[in-house]
Amino acid sequence: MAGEQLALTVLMGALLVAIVALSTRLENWRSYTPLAGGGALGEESTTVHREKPAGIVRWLTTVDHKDIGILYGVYAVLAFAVGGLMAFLIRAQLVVPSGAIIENSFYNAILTSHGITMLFLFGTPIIAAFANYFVPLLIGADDMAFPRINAIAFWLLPPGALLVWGGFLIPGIGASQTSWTMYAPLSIEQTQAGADLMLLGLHLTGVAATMGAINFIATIFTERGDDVNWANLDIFSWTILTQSALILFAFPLLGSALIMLLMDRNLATTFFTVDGGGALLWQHLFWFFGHPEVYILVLPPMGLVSYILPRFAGRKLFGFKFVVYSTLAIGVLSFGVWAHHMFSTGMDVRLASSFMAVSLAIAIPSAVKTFNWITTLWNGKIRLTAPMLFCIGFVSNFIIGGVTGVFLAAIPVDKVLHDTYYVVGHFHYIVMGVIGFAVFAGIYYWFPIFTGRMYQRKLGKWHFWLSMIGTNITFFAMLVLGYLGMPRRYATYEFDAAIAPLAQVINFHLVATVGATILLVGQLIFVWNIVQSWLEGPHVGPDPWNLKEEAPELYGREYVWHENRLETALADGGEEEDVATDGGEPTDAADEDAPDAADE
Ligand code: HEM
Ligand SMILES: [Cu+2]
Repeated sequence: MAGEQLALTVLMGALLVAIVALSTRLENWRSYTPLAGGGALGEESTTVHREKPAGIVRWLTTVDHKDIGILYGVYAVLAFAVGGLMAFLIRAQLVVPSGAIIENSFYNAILTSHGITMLFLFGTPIIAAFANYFVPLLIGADDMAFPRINAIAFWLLPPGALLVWGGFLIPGIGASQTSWTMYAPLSIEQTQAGADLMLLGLHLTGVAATMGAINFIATIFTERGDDVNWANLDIFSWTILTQSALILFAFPLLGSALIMLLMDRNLATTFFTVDGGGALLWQHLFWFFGHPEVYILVLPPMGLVSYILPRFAGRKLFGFKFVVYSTLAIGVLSFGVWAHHMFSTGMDVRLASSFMAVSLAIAIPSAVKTFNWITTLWNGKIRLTAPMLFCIGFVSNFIIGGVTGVFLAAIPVDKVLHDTYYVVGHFHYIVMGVIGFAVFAGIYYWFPIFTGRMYQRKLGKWHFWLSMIGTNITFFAMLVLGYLGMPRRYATYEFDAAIAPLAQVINFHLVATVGATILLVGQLIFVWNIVQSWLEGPHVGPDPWNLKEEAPELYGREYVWHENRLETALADGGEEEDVATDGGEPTDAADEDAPDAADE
């Protein structure tokens, strides 16, 4: 026994030494000096093959913020696909009351994994994808403040995902069935090892998010170009800054709570099991993280829309300052409302009322934003491109998602609707209809920059309409189901006719499933469009959205950067003109690839 352990320790030690040795070698080999080195940045130039390794090695060793942004993006879209298929299984299961296709325990596992996947493996990373790629470009920085920490933060995610899905991937250990909220005592009593793996995986993604947040804060504070000050910092970077601050307070707390839960499960501690509030303690800790988490997820999408929508309305964002202030206000208030998730736990009504008041107060800055978006559209010269359609869909879904949320924040309403499908409908209007839509708007808007090509516009519009119709059918049906009294998190259902006629409940489940199918078809079109256009779409010119003519004052910094890149045909880096003019040779060397684009 002791010998075995000794051998294992030695083995681990050797492994560590090997990794350290390897990484120091990689470091020299891949020395990263973005601008100081001058012209050695072109992808096609001969120098590049010495500086930047090709193929898979490049992606494994990159510390370039744009590459890392793309890695985050690919990772998040894959997670979205996995989470989406799980959602579809859930929907398919519920078309008949006794459950159509899967066992109850498997349903619980899928439900748990769907929520965790969507929030932690898709939501946070897809925002990091945009932020990594574009924040440095938008603020005129060479790269993130700590490029290597940036890479490490990303590379914690794949093992995190494997751990989260470990219960499914490793046969026989049993997947977590705790739902994403991991409420005690259920989450302590469950014996599946998959639950432990999931907690560890979550912990890892939290560490990654925190490292990323520190990096964004440092970058935005210290790496801005000379002409970028707080007053003209773009709205997207403002939301990333606020979001990073929220992450800094919320995720370490989740990490601590997860460790406590793991210890309760494995080391017989009693944080969440003792009488006198153990399980409640979990809820307080969890929701003190969990509510800010929803703003961590929604603020940057709001920033994306505030950034993109004006560009297709042909006028500046109305009330820029107030959009910034409302972002900050939401950020601060979001830490004061966690107990609105706990109205039904029997808390003192005076205490509950104060939480209700703060929750309702958040509606004010949210409404400020909504009115600013609508006012920006007013009398604008609106161009209904795919990103713009998704922005408009975002605003419309946000109104429904927001208003249904205000209802839930009111104690008497929540007492009726708590843990029904109404809640599921409400937050899906936000997570799918708002966060999802802003993400699509961002992907389409910046597609020309990160691929150098244009997507198929017609398919983009199909994607929008199928998503818009699918989202509203699916999640409106869920709101109705909630009113009918359908509880959430059930794999099967039965109804007392005195509560609601079963036939009606079945019908609305069917409607929701039809809606989800429409959504699914839309997403398949999206994936096809992105992959096909990335590989063979037409090259774009310097101003793919014709902003110089339509809204010259809104020609963003990232497009100035893009234009420079095309002019000098530097495929990478090269934020500043002097890099290109420096030695001149990248331009020559890269001529073959010099875009057929420039002609458009
Ligand atoms: C693509 C369309 C989607 C469909 C059709 C869908 C469907 C569902 C369904 C039916 C449930 C089960 C609710 C219950 O029984 O309580 C659920 C739960 C959940 N979904 Fe989705 N979903 C979708 C997208 C998303 C997205 C984009 C996110 C987040 C970014 C998300 C996050 C969640 C969460 C957090 C839960 C809660 C799980 C729990 O209660 O433990 N979903 N979803
Ligand atoms: Cu909340």
